[in-house]
Amino acid sequence: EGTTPTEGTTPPDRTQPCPDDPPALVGPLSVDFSQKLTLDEVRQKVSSSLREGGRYQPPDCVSKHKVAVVIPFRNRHEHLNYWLYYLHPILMRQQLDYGVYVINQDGDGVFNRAKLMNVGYVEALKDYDYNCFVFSDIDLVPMNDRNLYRCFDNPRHLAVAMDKFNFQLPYNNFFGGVSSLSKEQYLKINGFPNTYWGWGGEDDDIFGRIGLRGMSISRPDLQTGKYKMIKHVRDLHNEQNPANPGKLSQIGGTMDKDGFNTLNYTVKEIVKDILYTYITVDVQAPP
Ligand code: UD2
Ligand code: MN
Repeated sequence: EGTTPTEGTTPPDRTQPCPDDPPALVGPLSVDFSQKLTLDEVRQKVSSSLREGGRYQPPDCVSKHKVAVVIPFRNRHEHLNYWLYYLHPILMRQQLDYGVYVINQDGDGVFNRAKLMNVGYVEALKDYDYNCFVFSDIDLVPMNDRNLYRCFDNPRHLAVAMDKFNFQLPYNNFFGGVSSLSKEQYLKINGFPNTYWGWGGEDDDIFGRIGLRGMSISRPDLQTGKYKMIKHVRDLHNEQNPANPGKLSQIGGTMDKDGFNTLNYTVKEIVKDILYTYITVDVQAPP
């Protein structure tokens, strides 16, 4: 073909599909949690191309990845600021059509990570026709932007190489931290369990559900899948629950009775910030 001398002045084409490999990715990133950030600073630095609710669409192509990023949350505002500061630019470079949903557990009853993620799935779909869901801890930042926050042929485990585990998988069936499931994959396993109160076990339950439904786990390699976790102590009201591990052997019987089809909760408030949609929810924690 000939040259295109007017390239610089061509208006963006919003009808072409985005390429499979996003051209602006840079690979390894430096991530640092030593300098505190306020929400206002984050807004100034990363929000200029966002829409209300933490929504973004690539300006010059149509993304087939309509991704709701769902974050289970309570009382981790310092972590949230770092997460937003690092993740928004990455998700933009990945050319995702995305929205960020922070699902805030109301009150100070026992925390329930997996149930909050179910709430995020349902509430995000009320906003937009998402076809992919990334579930992420608030304290995990990827160290490589080639770790794609999109969905694959099988459920994906993204946080394979965390600093706190020496950049290795802690065990083969590990599914904690950050994962992605398409709408179909999520429904195939009846979503996540609602009955894991307190710390531990819910990620292993989800891993078990996926296997029982005949799917396998997709993962990036250990270089691409590096993460930094913001150091923290175990939160109040999220004590390790000794009842949780014993539930794992039961999932063959429980997965169809505990999940998306039995989810109940009450939304207390929805706040749309430029950086995120913040949904406060009563998950009916036991007294
Ligand atoms: C590990 C797993 C996590 C989950 C958990 C067991 C990693 C990096 N992650 O996390 O995926 O399986 O074990 O339940 O190994 N949260 C709040 N406020 C709270 C409590 C929790 O916002 O008061 C949220 C927040 O998004 C946090 C996540 O829940 O990142 C997991 O809790 P954690 O960070 O205390 O647990 P951790 O790091 O052992
Ligand atoms: Mn953590």
